[in-house]
Amino acid sequence: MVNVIGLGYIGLPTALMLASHGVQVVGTDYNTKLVQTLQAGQTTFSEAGLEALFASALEAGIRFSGEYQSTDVYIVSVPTPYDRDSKKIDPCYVIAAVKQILSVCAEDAVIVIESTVSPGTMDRFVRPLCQGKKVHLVHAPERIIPGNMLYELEHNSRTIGADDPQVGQQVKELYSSFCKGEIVVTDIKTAEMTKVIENTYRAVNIAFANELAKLCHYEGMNVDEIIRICNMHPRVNILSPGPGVGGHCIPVDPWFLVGDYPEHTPLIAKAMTINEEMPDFIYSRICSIMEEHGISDFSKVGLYGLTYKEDVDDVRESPTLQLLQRHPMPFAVYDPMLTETIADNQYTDFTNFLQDTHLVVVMVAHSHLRSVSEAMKDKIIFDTRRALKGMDTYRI
Ligand code: SAJ
Repeated sequence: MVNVIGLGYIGLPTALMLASHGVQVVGTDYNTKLVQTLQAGQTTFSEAGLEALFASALEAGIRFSGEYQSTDVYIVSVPTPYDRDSKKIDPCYVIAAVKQILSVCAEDAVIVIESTVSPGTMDRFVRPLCQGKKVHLVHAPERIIPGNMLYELEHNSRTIGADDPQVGQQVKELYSSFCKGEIVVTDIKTAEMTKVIENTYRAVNIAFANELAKLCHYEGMNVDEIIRICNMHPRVNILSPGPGVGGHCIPVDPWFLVGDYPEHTPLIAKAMTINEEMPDFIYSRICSIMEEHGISDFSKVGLYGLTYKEDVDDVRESPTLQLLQRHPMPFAVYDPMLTETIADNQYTDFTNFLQDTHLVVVMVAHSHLRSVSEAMKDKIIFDTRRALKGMDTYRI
């Protein structure tokens, strides 16, 4: 039996996927409300295909509990935040989970950490906890992208870092129950480093695109057209500029490297700062557009989108929230993916939102926009995501 610890954005789909492929699974979370919701047969966030997978896992017998189970395989998917001042990882949730596992697990149990950790975390923080009990440590970092999680769980390649290649092989077989991608077995520190570097590569590439956007704006040029043409070169692949970088990974994980290796990461540190400054650049662009159109009342400016990216309901590190926090003006806000109110002046009805605003700033390219673009025709639009094709809008 596998006990999956942490039933959030990664743990839940992983637990469901294993269960629906014939593995006996118990999912555990310290959040009793979340466990009760799952026990009542409801999912806890929206993701394409999750409901159907949940139904199939329930049918296969998955159970949810607030208690750690006594078994021989654990998969830990708990958050790994970072300390904003030191930029170093804060492994408190991983440590707490491993301590609890050690108090109930069988001798020779395999403890797989899926949470993203900085290189050396397993050696520094996890291994010392295991003194006195014979367990096998593995790091198998998750790689799936919100918005396409279930497809990627099944098709992405994976990395398994283990001390003992035989244990690595055993964990590989477990993941092979559902994963069709290639599974590479390596050592723990290599697995830690590869995961953080993958997200850092993306952060640096986005920062490059963001810098180009600022440069092109200064020069009065169209950055999208420039990137489009450059990307026709067979060895160039520039990502897209945007209003900032959100989520729980790209704006967080690269800081682990800067925190631990400040002398060796000037490029990464600069890239992260460029991304973090994008909400301020957007704010200054909004102010110039308002001035151009004689708008002085911020409540007539509507920010469309509060989530960190399109078609998800996750608001962690959201660029819109960053903008609102740093520039607390009475903007109108709306997000079709959210049912809860999380910001001041947040509308729940798009028609009302549109009626009350003169300038709409598209912060997130939700699919919902496609069905309402016609109604937005008479508005002044600042489209920071290139979402409204063929319309006359201000661009980033
Ligand atoms: N963004 C841009 N421009 C782009 C692409 C993204 O501004 O061209 C922004 C998005 O709008 C968003 C942020 O970056 O605010 C991050 O979004 P994302 O889609 O790049 O990534 P995440 O955070 O949803 O997922 C990433 C993925 N990592 C990589 O692609 C290397 C995913 O595979 C990881 O599993 C995930 O981080 C994680 O949990 O580590």
